[in-house]
Amino acid sequence: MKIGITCYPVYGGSGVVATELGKALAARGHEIHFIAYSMPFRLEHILENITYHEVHVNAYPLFEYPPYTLNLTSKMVDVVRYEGLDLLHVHYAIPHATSAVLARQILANEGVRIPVVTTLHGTDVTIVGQDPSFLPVVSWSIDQSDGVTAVSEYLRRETIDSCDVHRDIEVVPNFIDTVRFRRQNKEHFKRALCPNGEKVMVHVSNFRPLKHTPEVVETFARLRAEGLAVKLLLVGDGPDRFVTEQRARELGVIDDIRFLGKQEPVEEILSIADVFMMPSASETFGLAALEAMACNVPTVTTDIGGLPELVVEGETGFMRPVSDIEGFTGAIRRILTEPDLQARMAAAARRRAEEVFDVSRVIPRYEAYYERVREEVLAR
Ligand code: GMT
Repeated sequence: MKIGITCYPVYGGSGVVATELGKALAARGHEIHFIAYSMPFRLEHILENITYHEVHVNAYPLFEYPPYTLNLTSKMVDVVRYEGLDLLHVHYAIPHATSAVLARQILANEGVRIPVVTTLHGTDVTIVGQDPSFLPVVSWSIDQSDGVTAVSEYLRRETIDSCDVHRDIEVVPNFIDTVRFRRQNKEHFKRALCPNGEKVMVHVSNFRPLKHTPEVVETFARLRAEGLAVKLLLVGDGPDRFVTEQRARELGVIDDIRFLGKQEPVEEILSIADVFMMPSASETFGLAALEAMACNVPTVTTDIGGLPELVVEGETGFMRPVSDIEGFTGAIRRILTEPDLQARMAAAARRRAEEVFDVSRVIPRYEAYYERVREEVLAR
Protein backbone atom coordinates (compact mmCIF):
# COMPACT_ATOMS: atom_id res chain seq x y z
CA MET A 1 0.00 0.00 0.00
CA LYS A 2 1.05 3.61 -0.50
CA ILE A 3 0.45 5.32 2.84
CA GLY A 4 0.77 8.97 3.83
CA ILE A 5 1.65 9.46 7.50
CA THR A 6 1.31 12.78 9.32
CA CYS A 7 2.50 13.40 12.87
CA TYR A 8 4.18 15.93 15.12
CA PRO A 9 7.81 15.44 14.19
CA VAL A 10 9.18 16.64 17.53
CA TYR A 11 10.16 14.79 20.73
CA GLY A 12 6.96 13.10 22.03
CA GLY A 13 5.12 9.80 22.13
CA SER A 14 2.76 10.26 19.19
CA GLY A 15 5.61 11.26 16.85
CA VAL A 16 7.66 8.27 17.99
CA VAL A 17 4.80 5.83 17.38
CA ALA A 18 3.97 7.33 13.95
CA THR A 19 7.60 7.23 12.83
CA GLU A 20 8.27 3.73 14.10
CA LEU A 21 5.04 2.56 12.45
CA GLY A 22 6.12 4.10 9.13
CA LYS A 23 9.55 2.46 9.38
CA ALA A 24 8.05 -0.93 10.23
CA LEU A 25 5.51 -0.71 7.39
CA ALA A 26 8.27 0.26 4.95
CA ALA A 27 10.29 -2.76 6.09
CA ARG A 28 7.26 -4.91 5.22
CA GLY A 29 7.21 -3.53 1.65
CA HIS A 30 4.75 -0.63 1.90
CA GLU A 31 5.58 2.75 0.35
CA ILE A 32 5.53 5.38 3.08
CA HIS A 33 5.23 9.15 2.65
CA PHE A 34 5.76 11.25 5.77
CA ILE A 35 4.03 14.64 5.55
CA ALA A 36 5.13 17.00 8.36
CA TYR A 37 6.60 20.44 9.05
CA SER A 38 10.04 18.99 9.76
CA MET A 39 11.76 15.61 9.53
CA PRO A 40 10.37 13.31 12.28
CA PHE A 41 13.18 13.06 14.84
CA ARG A 42 13.20 9.25 14.92
CA LEU A 43 13.39 8.97 11.11
CA GLU A 44 17.20 9.43 11.19
CA HIS A 45 17.66 8.71 7.51
CA ILE A 46 15.39 8.12 4.54
CA LEU A 47 15.10 4.45 3.62
CA GLU A 48 14.42 3.06 0.18
CA ASN A 49 10.62 3.17 0.33
CA ILE A 50 10.25 6.14 2.66
CA THR A 51 9.83 9.69 1.36
CA TYR A 52 9.56 12.85 3.41
CA HIS A 53 7.40 15.77 2.22
CA GLU A 54 7.90 19.02 4.10
CA VAL A 55 4.97 21.35 4.76
CA HIS A 56 5.97 24.99 4.28
CA VAL A 57 4.15 27.65 6.23
CA ASN A 58 3.65 31.03 4.52
CA ALA A 59 4.82 34.00 6.57
CA TYR A 60 2.62 36.52 4.75
CA PRO A 61 2.60 39.85 6.70
CA LEU A 62 -1.18 39.72 7.13
CA PHE A 63 -0.96 36.41 8.99
CA GLU A 64 -0.27 37.03 12.64
CA TYR A 65 -1.06 33.31 13.02
CA PRO A 66 -0.04 31.48 9.81
CA PRO A 67 -2.76 28.91 8.92
CA TYR A 68 -0.64 25.75 9.16
CA THR A 69 -3.74 23.53 8.94
CA LEU A 70 -4.37 24.80 5.41
CA ASN A 71 -0.76 24.45 4.29
CA LEU A 72 -0.85 20.87 5.56
CA THR A 73 -4.15 20.21 3.74
CA SER A 74 -2.71 21.48 0.43
CA LYS A 75 0.40 19.35 0.88
CA MET A 76 -1.75 16.28 1.58
CA VAL A 77 -3.79 16.95 -1.58
CA ASP A 78 -0.56 17.28 -3.57
CA VAL A 79 1.02 14.10 -2.23
CA VAL A 80 -2.14 12.00 -2.68
CA ARG A 81 -2.58 13.36 -6.21
CA TYR A 82 0.98 12.97 -7.49
CA GLU A 83 2.17 9.96 -5.50
CA GLY A 84 -1.11 8.07 -5.90
CA LEU A 85 -1.54 7.28 -2.20
CA ASP A 86 -4.02 4.60 -1.08
CA LEU A 87 -4.61 5.93 2.43
CA LEU A 88 -3.79 8.82 4.79
CA HIS A 89 -2.97 7.89 8.37
CA VAL A 90 -2.77 10.85 10.73
CA HIS A 91 -1.52 10.79 14.32
CA TYR A 92 -2.97 13.28 16.84
CA ALA A 93 -6.36 14.73 15.96
CA ILE A 94 -5.47 18.43 16.12
CA PRO A 95 -5.08 19.64 13.40
CA HIS A 96 -4.00 16.55 11.44
CA ALA A 97 -7.39 14.83 11.25
CA THR A 98 -9.06 18.10 10.25
CA SER A 99 -6.54 18.66 7.43
CA ALA A 100 -6.91 15.08 6.20
CA VAL A 101 -10.73 15.22 6.11
CA LEU A 102 -10.53 18.53 4.23
CA ALA A 103 -7.98 17.07 1.78
CA ARG A 104 -10.26 14.09 1.23
CA GLN A 105 -13.12 16.45 0.35
CA ILE A 106 -11.00 18.47 -2.09
CA LEU A 107 -9.81 15.27 -3.79
CA ALA A 108 -13.35 13.88 -4.00
CA ASN A 109 -14.14 16.76 -6.38
CA GLU A 110 -11.55 15.29 -8.74
CA GLY A 111 -12.96 11.78 -8.36
CA VAL A 112 -10.11 10.63 -6.12
CA ARG A 113 -11.15 8.59 -3.07
CA ILE A 114 -8.66 8.61 -0.21
CA PRO A 115 -9.55 6.90 3.09
CA VAL A 116 -8.51 8.74 6.25
CA VAL A 117 -7.43 6.86 9.38
CA THR A 118 -6.90 8.90 12.56
CA THR A 119 -4.97 7.57 15.54
CA LEU A 120 -5.77 9.24 18.84
CA HIS A 121 -2.86 9.42 21.25
CA GLY A 122 -4.02 11.22 24.34
CA THR A 123 -3.78 14.90 25.00
CA ASP A 124 -5.51 15.50 21.65
CA VAL A 125 -8.60 14.08 23.40
CA THR A 126 -7.98 14.31 27.14
CA ILE A 127 -6.55 17.84 27.47
CA VAL A 128 -6.16 19.97 24.31
CA GLY A 129 -9.26 18.42 22.76
CA GLN A 130 -11.40 19.40 25.76
CA ASP A 131 -10.64 23.08 25.27
CA PRO A 132 -13.92 24.67 24.06
CA SER A 133 -11.96 26.45 21.34
CA PHE A 134 -11.10 23.05 19.83
CA LEU A 135 -13.79 20.59 20.98
CA PRO A 136 -16.35 20.97 18.13
CA VAL A 137 -13.61 20.64 15.48
CA VAL A 138 -11.98 17.67 17.24
CA SER A 139 -15.30 15.81 17.58
CA TRP A 140 -16.22 16.51 13.96
CA SER A 141 -12.79 15.45 12.63
CA ILE A 142 -12.92 12.19 14.59
CA ASP A 143 -16.47 11.48 13.42
CA GLN A 144 -15.61 12.29 9.81
CA SER A 145 -12.49 10.06 9.65
CA ASP A 146 -13.07 6.77 7.81
CA GLY A 147 -11.28 4.85 10.54
CA VAL A 148 -10.23 5.80 14.07
CA THR A 149 -7.85 3.96 16.37
CA ALA A 150 -6.96 4.66 20.00
CA VAL A 151 -3.80 3.51 21.75
CA SER A 152 -5.68 2.02 24.72
CA GLU A 153 -9.12 0.90 25.79
CA TYR A 154 -9.05 3.76 28.31
CA LEU A 155 -8.62 6.32 25.50
CA ARG A 156 -11.36 4.70 23.43
CA ARG A 157 -13.84 5.08 26.30
CA GLU A 158 -12.62 8.56 27.15
CA THR A 159 -13.11 9.71 23.53
CA ILE A 160 -16.67 8.42 23.41
CA ASP A 161 -17.53 9.90 26.82
CA SER A 162 -15.88 13.30 26.54
CA CYS A 163 -15.90 14.17 22.83
CA ASP A 164 -19.50 13.34 22.00
CA VAL A 165 -18.24 10.93 19.34
CA HIS A 166 -20.65 8.29 17.99
CA ARG A 167 -18.64 5.81 16.04
CA ASP A 168 -16.52 2.67 16.31
CA ILE A 169 -13.00 3.15 17.55
CA GLU A 170 -10.51 0.33 17.17
CA VAL A 171 -7.98 -0.17 19.96
CA VAL A 172 -4.48 -0.79 18.59
CA PRO A 173 -1.93 -0.53 21.39
CA ASN A 174 1.46 1.08 21.02
CA PHE A 175 4.37 -1.21 20.27
CA ILE A 176 8.10 -1.60 20.71
CA ASP A 177 10.97 -2.93 18.66
CA THR A 178 12.32 -5.43 21.19
CA VAL A 179 15.42 -6.00 19.09
CA ARG A 180 16.48 -2.36 19.39
CA PHE A 181 15.06 -1.94 22.91
CA ARG A 182 16.82 -4.63 24.91
CA ARG A 183 19.23 -4.58 27.79
CA GLN A 184 22.76 -4.05 26.56
CA ASN A 185 26.03 -4.34 28.37
CA LYS A 186 26.84 -0.75 29.38
CA GLU A 187 29.00 -1.53 32.42
CA HIS A 188 31.56 1.17 31.58
CA PHE A 189 28.77 3.79 31.51
CA LYS A 190 27.35 2.47 34.79
CA ARG A 191 30.79 2.55 36.47
CA ALA A 192 31.35 6.14 35.33
CA LEU A 193 28.01 7.29 36.76
CA CYS A 194 27.96 5.08 39.84
CA PRO A 195 31.57 4.62 40.96
CA ASN A 196 30.45 3.12 44.29
CA GLY A 197 28.00 0.61 42.84
CA GLU A 198 24.92 2.77 43.48
CA LYS A 199 21.54 1.70 42.09
CA VAL A 200 20.08 3.68 39.19
CA MET A 201 16.61 5.21 38.99
CA VAL A 202 15.51 6.65 35.62
CA HIS A 203 12.74 8.97 34.46
CA VAL A 204 12.11 9.90 30.81
CA SER A 205 9.58 12.51 29.69
CA ASN A 206 9.03 15.85 28.01
CA PHE A 207 8.80 17.55 31.42
CA ARG A 208 5.28 18.83 30.84
CA PRO A 209 3.35 19.72 34.06
CA LEU A 210 1.20 16.56 33.80
CA LYS A 211 4.37 14.44 34.07
CA HIS A 212 4.81 15.58 37.72
CA THR A 213 8.61 15.56 37.38
CA PRO A 214 9.20 17.36 40.73
CA GLU A 215 7.67 14.26 42.37
CA VAL A 216 10.45 12.12 40.90
CA VAL A 217 12.93 14.32 42.76
CA GLU A 218 10.82 14.28 45.96
CA THR A 219 10.72 10.48 45.90
CA PHE A 220 14.42 10.27 45.17
CA ALA A 221 15.23 12.63 48.06
CA ARG A 222 13.24 10.40 50.46
CA LEU A 223 15.14 7.32 49.31
CA ARG A 224 18.47 9.12 49.78
CA ALA A 225 17.36 10.33 53.23
CA GLU A 226 16.75 6.68 54.16
CA GLY A 227 20.40 6.03 53.29
CA LEU A 228 19.82 4.16 50.02
CA ALA A 229 22.78 4.34 47.64
CA VAL A 230 20.99 5.43 44.46
CA LYS A 231 21.52 7.89 41.59
CA LEU A 232 18.81 9.51 39.48
CA LEU A 233 19.01 10.01 35.71
CA LEU A 234 16.50 12.43 34.22
CA VAL A 235 16.10 12.20 30.45
CA GLY A 236 14.24 14.75 28.32
CA ASP A 237 13.47 18.43 28.62
CA GLY A 238 10.48 20.73 28.73
CA PRO A 239 8.59 23.40 30.68
CA ASP A 240 9.06 21.84 34.16
CA ARG A 241 12.77 21.21 33.87
CA PHE A 242 13.55 24.41 35.79
CA VAL A 243 11.22 23.74 38.78
CA THR A 244 12.45 20.14 38.92
CA GLU A 245 16.06 21.27 39.11
CA GLN A 246 15.16 23.92 41.69
CA ARG A 247 13.41 21.32 43.88
CA ALA A 248 16.49 19.08 43.68
CA ARG A 249 18.62 21.98 44.95
CA GLU A 250 16.20 22.76 47.78
CA LEU A 251 16.19 19.11 48.85
CA GLY A 252 20.00 18.94 48.68
CA VAL A 253 20.11 16.04 46.20
CA ILE A 254 21.24 17.84 43.05
CA ASP A 255 24.72 16.25 43.16
CA ASP A 256 23.22 12.77 42.87
CA ILE A 257 21.07 13.64 39.87
CA ARG A 258 22.14 13.85 36.23
CA PHE A 259 19.94 15.94 33.92
CA LEU A 260 20.78 14.33 30.58
CA GLY A 261 18.42 16.38 28.37
CA LYS A 262 16.87 15.01 25.18
CA GLN A 263 18.66 11.79 24.41
CA GLU A 264 18.62 9.27 21.61
CA PRO A 265 19.23 6.37 21.96
CA VAL A 266 17.39 6.10 25.25
CA GLU A 267 17.83 2.30 25.34
CA GLU A 268 21.49 2.75 26.29
CA ILE A 269 20.50 4.73 29.38
CA LEU A 270 17.72 2.29 30.25
CA SER A 271 20.29 -0.51 30.05
CA ILE A 272 21.86 0.62 33.33
CA ALA A 273 18.56 1.30 35.13
CA ASP A 274 17.31 -0.70 38.12
CA VAL A 275 13.92 1.02 38.27
CA PHE A 276 11.90 3.43 36.12
CA MET A 277 9.51 6.02 37.57
CA MET A 278 6.50 7.63 35.84
CA PRO A 279 4.34 9.68 38.25
CA SER A 280 2.11 11.19 35.51
CA ALA A 281 -1.30 12.66 36.28
CA SER A 282 -2.50 11.57 32.85
CA GLU A 283 -1.18 8.91 30.48
CA THR A 284 -3.20 7.17 27.82
CA PHE A 285 -0.59 4.50 27.26
CA GLY A 286 2.86 5.35 28.68
CA LEU A 287 5.23 4.52 25.85
CA ALA A 288 8.28 5.55 27.89
CA ALA A 289 7.35 2.89 30.47
CA LEU A 290 7.10 0.25 27.72
CA GLU A 291 10.57 1.24 26.49
CA ALA A 292 11.86 0.67 30.03
CA MET A 293 10.07 -2.69 30.30
CA ALA A 294 11.66 -3.89 27.07
CA CYS A 295 15.06 -3.10 28.62
CA ASN A 296 14.32 -5.28 31.67
CA VAL A 297 13.48 -2.37 33.94
CA PRO A 298 10.63 -2.70 36.48
CA THR A 299 8.37 0.37 36.49
CA VAL A 300 6.76 2.37 39.27
CA THR A 301 3.93 4.42 37.76
CA THR A 302 0.62 5.95 38.65
CA ASP A 303 -2.47 3.80 38.36
CA ILE A 304 -4.34 6.07 35.94
CA GLY A 305 -5.38 6.15 32.26
CA GLY A 306 -4.00 3.37 30.11
CA LEU A 307 -1.21 2.38 32.52
CA PRO A 308 -3.15 -0.57 34.05
CA GLU A 309 -3.36 -2.01 30.51
CA LEU A 310 0.45 -1.91 30.28
CA VAL A 311 1.75 -2.63 33.76
CA VAL A 312 0.83 -5.82 35.61
CA GLU A 313 0.64 -4.79 39.26
CA GLY A 314 3.13 -6.66 41.44
CA GLU A 315 4.48 -8.58 38.44
CA THR A 316 6.14 -6.15 36.00
CA GLY A 317 6.10 -3.20 38.41
CA PHE A 318 3.99 -1.31 40.91
CA MET A 319 1.23 1.28 40.39
CA ARG A 320 0.31 3.88 42.96
CA PRO A 321 -2.28 6.72 43.05
CA VAL A 322 -1.36 10.13 41.61
CA SER A 323 0.96 12.13 43.89
CA ASP A 324 1.29 9.28 46.42
CA ILE A 325 4.94 10.08 47.14
CA GLU A 326 4.99 7.75 50.13
CA GLY A 327 3.59 4.95 47.95
CA PHE A 328 6.15 5.60 45.17
CA THR A 329 8.96 5.63 47.72
CA GLY A 330 7.86 2.35 49.30
CA ALA A 331 7.50 0.64 45.91
CA ILE A 332 10.91 1.80 44.67
CA ARG A 333 12.53 0.93 48.01
CA ARG A 334 11.26 -2.66 47.64
CA ILE A 335 12.54 -2.98 44.07
CA LEU A 336 15.96 -1.57 44.96
CA THR A 337 16.44 -3.53 48.16
CA GLU A 338 14.95 -6.92 47.27
CA PRO A 339 17.22 -8.35 44.54
CA ASP A 340 14.96 -11.37 43.86
CA LEU A 341 11.91 -9.17 43.39
CA GLN A 342 13.88 -6.82 41.10
CA ALA A 343 15.13 -9.70 38.95
CA ARG A 344 11.69 -11.33 38.76
CA MET A 345 10.01 -8.05 37.77
CA ALA A 346 12.74 -7.20 35.26
CA ALA A 347 12.26 -10.55 33.50
CA ALA A 348 8.45 -10.27 33.61
CA ALA A 349 8.58 -6.72 32.18
CA ARG A 350 10.72 -7.86 29.25
CA ARG A 351 8.48 -10.89 28.67
CA ARG A 352 5.35 -8.73 28.60
CA ALA A 353 6.97 -6.29 26.15
CA GLU A 354 7.86 -9.20 23.85
CA GLU A 355 4.66 -11.20 24.17
CA VAL A 356 2.09 -8.42 23.99
CA PHE A 357 3.64 -5.27 22.54
CA ASP A 358 6.34 -6.38 20.12
CA VAL A 359 6.22 -4.50 16.82
CA SER A 360 5.78 -7.77 14.90
CA ARG A 361 2.51 -8.43 16.77
CA VAL A 362 0.99 -4.96 16.42
CA ILE A 363 1.86 -3.88 12.84
CA PRO A 364 -0.31 -6.62 11.25
CA ARG A 365 -3.25 -5.19 13.21
CA TYR A 366 -2.73 -1.81 11.54
CA GLU A 367 -2.37 -3.48 8.12
CA ALA A 368 -5.62 -5.42 8.60
CA TYR A 369 -7.38 -2.26 9.75
CA TYR A 370 -6.16 -0.29 6.70
CA GLU A 371 -7.51 -3.04 4.41
CA ARG A 372 -10.87 -3.04 6.18
CA VAL A 373 -11.27 0.73 6.06
CA ARG A 374 -10.18 0.89 2.41
CA GLU A 375 -12.65 -1.82 1.43
CA GLU A 376 -15.47 -0.02 3.24
CA VAL A 377 -14.64 3.30 1.57
CA LEU A 378 -14.32 1.83 -1.93
CA ALA A 379 -17.57 -0.12 -1.52
CA ARG A 380 -19.57 3.09 -0.84
O1 GMT B 1 3.05 12.23 26.77
C1 GMT B 1 3.18 13.25 26.08
O2 GMT B 1 3.20 14.35 26.60
C2 GMT B 1 3.33 13.13 24.59
C3 GMT B 1 2.09 12.59 23.99
C4 GMT B 1 2.08 12.75 22.51
O3 GMT B 1 0.99 12.77 21.99
O4 GMT B 1 3.09 12.90 21.84
O5 GMT B 1 1.98 11.22 24.41
C5 GMT B 1 0.73 10.60 24.34
O6 GMT B 1 0.88 9.62 23.32
C6 GMT B 1 1.81 8.58 23.61
C7 GMT B 1 1.93 7.68 22.39
O7 GMT B 1 0.72 7.10 22.05
C8 GMT B 1 1.36 7.81 24.86
O8 GMT B 1 2.29 6.79 25.16
C9 GMT B 1 1.29 8.80 26.04
O9 GMT B 1 0.77 8.12 27.16
C10 GMT B 1 0.37 9.96 25.69
N1 GMT B 1 0.50 10.99 26.73
C11 GMT B 1 -0.52 11.34 27.52
O10 GMT B 1 -1.61 10.81 27.49
C12 GMT B 1 -0.23 12.41 28.49
